[in-house]
Amino acid sequence: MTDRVVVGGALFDRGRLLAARRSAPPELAGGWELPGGKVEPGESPEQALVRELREELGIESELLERIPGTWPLKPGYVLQVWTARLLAGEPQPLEDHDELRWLAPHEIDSVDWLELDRPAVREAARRLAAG
Ligand code: 9L3
Ligand code: MG
Repeated sequence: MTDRVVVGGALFDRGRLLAARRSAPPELAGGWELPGGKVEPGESPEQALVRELREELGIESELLERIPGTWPLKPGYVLQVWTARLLAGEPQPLEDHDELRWLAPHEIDSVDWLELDRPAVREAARRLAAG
């Protein structure tokens, strides 16, 4: 069976990366992640990510590039990540998060990222720092 894809967005704006603190489920609550969610049937991963960022944060975004890699989540699910640029709106924790923080490159390690997101966050931070 093919794994279900979960998409995450490394959202950039003015040289900073957006980190989002999960409020659910209990085993992930309090951990910081790249916002996103499951690709729905009939959607491309890119469409799903733009939709998830709109639903979770209330913003419009433009995807920039895929960060190479596919990371196993819970059984049956894998994570894929894109960098993205904020086009419109100011992110709000509308769904599944209780706090958002914009991090400059030197602040990337100041939040407790979910273990699973760390490799992608590291790559995103490298791209951010490179401008
Ligand atoms: N997940 C992990 N890291 C991420 C995202 C967006 C999601 N950056 C995990 C948490 C859940 C599953 O993937 O177990 C589905 O995510 P969501 O639909 O609850 O956001
Ligand atoms: Mg989500």
